[in-house]
Amino acid sequence: MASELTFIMVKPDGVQRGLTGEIISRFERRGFKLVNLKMVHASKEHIEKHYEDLAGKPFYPGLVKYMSSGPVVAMCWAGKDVVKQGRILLGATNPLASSPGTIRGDYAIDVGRNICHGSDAVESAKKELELWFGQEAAGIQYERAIDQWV
Ligand code: RTP
Repeated sequence: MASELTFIMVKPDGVQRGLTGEIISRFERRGFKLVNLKMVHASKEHIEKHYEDLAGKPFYPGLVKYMSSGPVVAMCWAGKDVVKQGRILLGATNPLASSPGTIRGDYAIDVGRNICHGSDAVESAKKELELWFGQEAAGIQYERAIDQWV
């Protein structure tokens, strides 16, 4: 049984650039387990809810417009300390501050097109998984199903 779950999302620019497989591969290689995934073209209202903590920031309207401009890949990942380690795999929010070897540090240069999202805490992961996956959020059933095969 995994000790922790997180919400990881490939943003519209990551999907458009064909980086979904690369991102999944990096999480799998590290040892984390994919327990839920879907591609969705989210509504403006859904993105506003996802980023409600940022409402009022000057970049918020542009962020909502961009995030609802095309499909994203929403994922639930499981594993030890996956919330914190997921953020490390992603790299710093501003790609220019991201270390080479991280996803953003290897593939992005613009904070407004930084390829991916990862929950910043266990509590926000829970909230985001519920928003994007609803009752499927726990992903635990999927994980058990996968484990039965090994
Ligand atoms: P995310 O939620 O997307 O994983 O990003 P984060 O926690 O690392 O950063 P946060 O502060 O929550 O910002 C959310 C997203 O807003 C965009 N942003 N633009 N100055 C700007 O133009 C600016 N600052 C942030 C980024 O796409 C960031 O990922």
